[in-house]
Amino acid sequence: MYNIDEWKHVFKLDPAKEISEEMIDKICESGTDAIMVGGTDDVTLDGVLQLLSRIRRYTVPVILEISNIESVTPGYDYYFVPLVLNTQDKKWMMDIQHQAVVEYGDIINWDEMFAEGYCIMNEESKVFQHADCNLPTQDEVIAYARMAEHLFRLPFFYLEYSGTYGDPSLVQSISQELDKTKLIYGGGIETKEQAAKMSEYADLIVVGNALYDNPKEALKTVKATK
Ligand code: 1GP
Repeated sequence: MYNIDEWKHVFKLDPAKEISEEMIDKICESGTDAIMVGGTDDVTLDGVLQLLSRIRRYTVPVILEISNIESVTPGYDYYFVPLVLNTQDKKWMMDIQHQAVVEYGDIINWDEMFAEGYCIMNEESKVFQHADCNLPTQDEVIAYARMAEHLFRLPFFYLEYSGTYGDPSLVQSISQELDKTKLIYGGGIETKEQAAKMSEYADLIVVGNALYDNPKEALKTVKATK
């Protein structure tokens, strides 16, 4: 349907946050490769459906990054399923996904479904605490990346710094480990310079919070990746 392998830039919208119609228009017409809908707290079916209907008026592809089973709905182009590699609780890596497949396995269109091996690096972030993560050392992150590529053969490895800008040299080291598995970087990108830097190493960058905090600068990150 779309050539995901060529995507460089994604905007992430949080269904629990308010956003104006004018901003939706600018985001959807920005030239970004896709809009991802996802969040940690208060993600509801209503919020996920409302955002979908607002984005659907545009041609940009739209991805639901699944936060919980209750808020999954048909109508998105793709469904990205986080598997948290550095969680201390197997539930976030395996069990909630397993439960979803037990319930809905017969009706899932697997061609729309992509697993993301998440490595969450910001201890202060909601998602780090929510998914009961352990902060890995650099060597341990590299090992997760190698497992994503060689053992699990995941389509995506997501280095998640949600809310803070990460270490470009670590992103570079991980990118050297990955061949078939695509590297997604997200976290703290607020300027086009930051976007360009992470984009040198990551296959795909994700810009989230800046859309709400400094939308004018956030919109400029698209061109920095092209
Ligand atoms: C969050 O990786 C994304 O899941 C983007 O992070 O919100 O910090 O841009 P920011």
